[in-house]
This record gives sequence, structure tokens and C-alpha cells, in this order.
Amino acid sequence: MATQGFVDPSDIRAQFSRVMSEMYKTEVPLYGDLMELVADVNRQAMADHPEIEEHLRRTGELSRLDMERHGAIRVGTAEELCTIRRLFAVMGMSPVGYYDLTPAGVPVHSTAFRAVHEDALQVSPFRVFTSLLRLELIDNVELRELAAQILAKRNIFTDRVRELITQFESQGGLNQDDADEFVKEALETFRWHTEATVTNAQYQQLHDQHRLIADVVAFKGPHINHLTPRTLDIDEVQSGMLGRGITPKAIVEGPPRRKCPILLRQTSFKALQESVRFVGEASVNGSHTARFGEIEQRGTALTPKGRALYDELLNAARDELGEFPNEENAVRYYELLQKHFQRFPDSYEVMHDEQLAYFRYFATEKGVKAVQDQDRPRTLQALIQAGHIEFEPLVYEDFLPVSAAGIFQSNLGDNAQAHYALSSNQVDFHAALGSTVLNELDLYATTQQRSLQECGKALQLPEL
Ligand code: OOG
Ligand code: NI
Repeated sequence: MATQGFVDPSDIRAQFSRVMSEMYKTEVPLYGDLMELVADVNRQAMADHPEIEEHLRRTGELSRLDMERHGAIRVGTAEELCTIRRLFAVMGMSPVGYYDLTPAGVPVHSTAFRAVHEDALQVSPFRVFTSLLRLELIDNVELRELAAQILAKRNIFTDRVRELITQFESQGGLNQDDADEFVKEALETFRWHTEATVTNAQYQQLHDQHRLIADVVAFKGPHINHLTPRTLDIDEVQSGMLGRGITPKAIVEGPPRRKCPILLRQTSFKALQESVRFVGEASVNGSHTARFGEIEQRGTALTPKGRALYDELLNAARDELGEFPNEENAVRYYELLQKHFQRFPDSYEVMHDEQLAYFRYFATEKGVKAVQDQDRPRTLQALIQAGHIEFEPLVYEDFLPVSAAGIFQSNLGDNAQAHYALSSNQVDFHAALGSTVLNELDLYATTQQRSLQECGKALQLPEL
């Protein structure tokens, strides 16, 4: 929808996602290999299961699959988070959901920036998991102050991108030239910088407190730390990685393998050691592991009832395991997941009838042909039974806190499990963000409702 010559924010997002992917491919060549592996696996999955392709075609996901990816950044201050929110708004992305990672020993809280309307998601489903460091959790007062001082001095945005954000806000949009410039300037914030903002000794101090703290505080900007393609078969990618010399983390996070995938399954691998030049040193002589690779498989979004069941079963499996899932207990962990998740119906019909998941409804040709028929069914249930309405599961667009914690930990190393007395503080997060986050469940419910209204129009049943 271009008004007054403004570019549709979804098109800016699609363009940004493309250039980000290009930049990351040159920064982390392994990402390019992974993209090829995922494309191969996806092709094979559709060849082996034509019904998967048919389903993706119907929901429109087929055309977005190849460009689908999410990234992640970690920022250090409220000002950075607030400006990031305004920057993503230019691309039609809003903060959705609140994730508190402190219970898992990671001193951040997070949200995901993404498009919210199904039509916008269709143009580009690009999302960025964005974490804010919680400096108040550093117990060493001197170190906390040092970190705060270093962060206060840095500016992670170019002057021009700040101007363009303000222009977008005052005019309500950007024309093509400004949008092109915006994409180029915005990309700078996410780039890797070899020069650190601290000395080697300061880096070690920050690192000893928590590797994540060093990653946020010691560098010029919030380098994009991974970019994740979407696969249709994560188990296949997990084994394919080994074949290509990539070692994935020990377990796939999320629900077990199922016929009807739910929520999100993820795995990651350590990508590379970056060379670093610390302040006061003449040459590049340090290193830092910042970036990693990750793959995800997305399934159906769950209703509050379905989500409660998911959380219950995941916790039951983890409780019975009695320790963090790791390489040694991976086989047993998968068995426990399979065992507990038997209670989660593995059929879209049952998930629909028990209201465990969100769906999109489509009026069928048969239904449209029957509009003049006096005796035709009129309730949703009856219309479905008569084949006048069909439904497809709605894809989960968000993240999972337990999985995200596992991803953080596997890439930060084993010493990353600190214990914090303070937990979740969504009020502080909103204050830093300068806005509240949207509730993802409301978004799915609204999309489902809209699809029902469309059916109502097509079938001339406004009461639907
Ligand atoms: C983010 C880790 C979480 C995911 O997909 O759950 C994540 C980070 O390491 O910054 O990316
Ligand atoms: Ni991720």
C-alpha cells in the first residue's frame, strides 16, 4: 500500500532482510553452506511428501520459505533499545512478546521484532530476536559502572539513519530513494567491527563476569549474531550438518518430532572465532566468539490451552530427566519427550476440535456454489463437516523462552549458567523500549478471526 509515493514498509523489510543475508554470508561463510543444505533438505522434503508442498502452497508459505529467516542482536542500553524499536518500525516491524532469560542464567530480557499482519508476513516474515542486557544483575559494582560508562559513550547508529527514522515518523513514510538509503545506513548497526571499545584487560574482566556481557559491552555495535533459515525437516538438517563437517549442539530444542509440527524446533552450532583488536594494541591479536549458526523448523501456533499443555509436557520431560539436556543424556531426553508428548494430539482435526491450535479458514468451491441452497449448513462446525470450509494451521511466528535459553547457553559456553536473584521485570523492559510489547496470542486469534470473516463474505454468511 503506497501512499504519497511512500514505499510499503514490508518492501523495505524484504530488501533489508536480503542485504542483511548478503552481508552475513560474507562475514560468516558457513552461513552460505547452511543455506544450501537447508534448500536441499526442503526440496527433498517436498518431493517425499507432496502433501507438505500442497499445504504450504495453500497457506502461501511456499513463496516465503526461501526468504524466511530470523536474526538476533543484543543491545546494552535503554536508548539503544528504544532507537532500535523506531528503526524496525520503519520496516513495519513491531515488538511482539516478552522473554525473560534470567531464570536460565542469561542476564537479558528480550522481545522479537516482526510484522504482525498475515499479509505483511507474507511479503517478508523477517524477525529479529532482540535482547537488552540487564546491567543491574552485575554484582561487582565497579564492573557495573565500567560497563555503563563504556556503553554510554558508544553510538550504534549512523547520524543519517537517525535522521531518516525521524523523517519517517514525521512524514509517515519514506520515498524510494530515502528507503534505499535507510536500508544501507541501518545495515551499519548490525555489522561486525574488529575494533573493540575496551582494552584486553577490560575485556577479560567483562568476560569473566559473563561472556554475554563482554559480547555486548566490548564492541562498537550489536553485531547480528546469527541468521536462521527455516527448514521443513530439522532432523534431516541436524544429521546433514555432521556430513558437512558442522557440529550442531547436542539436542534439538522444542517439541519432539511429530506428524503435525507445533511451535518451533531449533538447533544451532558454533560458527567462528572473530579476530579482535583491543584498545591500545597495534595489531589484531585477540579473539571473541560472537556469531553462530542456527536452523529452525516452524509448526502450528498454539492457543493458550495448547501452550499450557506444551509447557506442562516439556517440563514433565525435563523434570524426569533431572538435569539439563546434554550430549550424554540426549537419547534419553528424546525418549522422554516422545513419551510425555503422546498426550498432545498429533492430528490437525483433533487440535482444531479441542482448540489447542490456531487455524486459518478457507471457503471451498463447493461452499461458494452452495450459497443459494436453502438447506445449506450455517455453523462453522457443520460447514467444515460438509466441506464448505477447510482449515489450515497457522504458522508460529515467535520464539520459545526455554529454547532461546538453550541456544544462548550452547553458544556462550558452559560457564554461562549464572544464578540471579532478580527475575523478570517487564515494566522496566517497556520503559526502556518506550512502548509495550504486543501479545502474540492476540495476533494469532485476530488472524484466525479475519479468515473466518473472509469465509463469511465468500459464503454470504455474515454471522460467521
Ligand atoms: C538469541 C538467542 C535466542 C532463538 O532463536 O531462540 C534465539 C541470542 O543469542 O542473542 O536466537
Ligand atoms: Ni535464533
